[in-house]
Amino acid sequence: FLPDPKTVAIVGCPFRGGQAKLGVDNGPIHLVEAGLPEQLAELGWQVKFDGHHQFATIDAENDPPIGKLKNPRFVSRVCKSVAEVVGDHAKKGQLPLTLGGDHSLAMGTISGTLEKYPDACVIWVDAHADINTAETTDSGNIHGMPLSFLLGIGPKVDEFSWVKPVLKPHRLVYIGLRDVDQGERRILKEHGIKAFSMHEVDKYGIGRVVEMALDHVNPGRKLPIHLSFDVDALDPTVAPSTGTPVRGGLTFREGHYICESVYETGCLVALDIMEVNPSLADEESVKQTVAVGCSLARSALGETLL
Ligand code: B3U
Ligand code: MN
Ligand code: MN
Repeated sequence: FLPDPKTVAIVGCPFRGGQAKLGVDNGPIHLVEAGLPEQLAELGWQVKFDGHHQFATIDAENDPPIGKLKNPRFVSRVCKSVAEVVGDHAKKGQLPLTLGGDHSLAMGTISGTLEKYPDACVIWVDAHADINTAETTDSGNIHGMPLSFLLGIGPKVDEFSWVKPVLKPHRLVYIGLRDVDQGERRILKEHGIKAFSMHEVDKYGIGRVVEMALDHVNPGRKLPIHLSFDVDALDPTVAPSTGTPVRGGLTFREGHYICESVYETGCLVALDIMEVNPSLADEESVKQTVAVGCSLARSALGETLL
């Protein structure tokens, strides 16, 4: 799908409005300072990076909740501008690599991808399903909700009317789930959304899980792929510096295997690395998590294949 020379456009998104913890907005800065742009150039990619995305902040007092949703205007506005930036890169034949920031940003990144590739499928790697609606959310944190907006599930929220419900349930597949809310479970069942939880990873092994996931969303490997990777899909021993760690996650190799396999299809058109929070845990853990974020990105862009 990408013209030669292959170009990756890094979209750094220092944003944390989709959840409550401080620090996740520093994720992208750390990933870039750890040398990610240079590492990708080393793999043979043309790398475009014009600095981190700038947002006009909206103060909490000017952004009261809409229903249960917290910081709705701020999240909406930022995601809308991310959608435009990601869409523009994709339209130029570049592969947008979005660095978060919290996972509400995927409302923007996936909107941008589908603008250029309407039949793209989404592989969502996460401990969480991030598919709560304005109705089902307990926390009101929008990083737990981006997929419901993209799928057009749940009550309409005017503030988010720009998010077109362009994603079809059969074009979405999960890997790594292990903390799914009651309401989310109902949604997955009702809409027939395919999910490979940690139970399936244990049962079948990561090799078969990835194959089954790809067969489900991308039979014949002909469709463009958007890979949205929340680092909390990894076990907290592998990626400790993240806002909502859940034990029993993917090993280092399982996470990288997913990225390598997606690269091998030749169908990857967009990648998100989300929820790296350098303010959580000790210095060594932060270093480790940032390094894992970089190596996941490298694997998805072609590292380690002989
Ligand atoms: N499902 C819960 C928890 C959660 C979702 N995503 C993260 N945490 N990172 C919620 O808040 O919607
Ligand atoms: Mn997530
Ligand atoms: Mn998560």
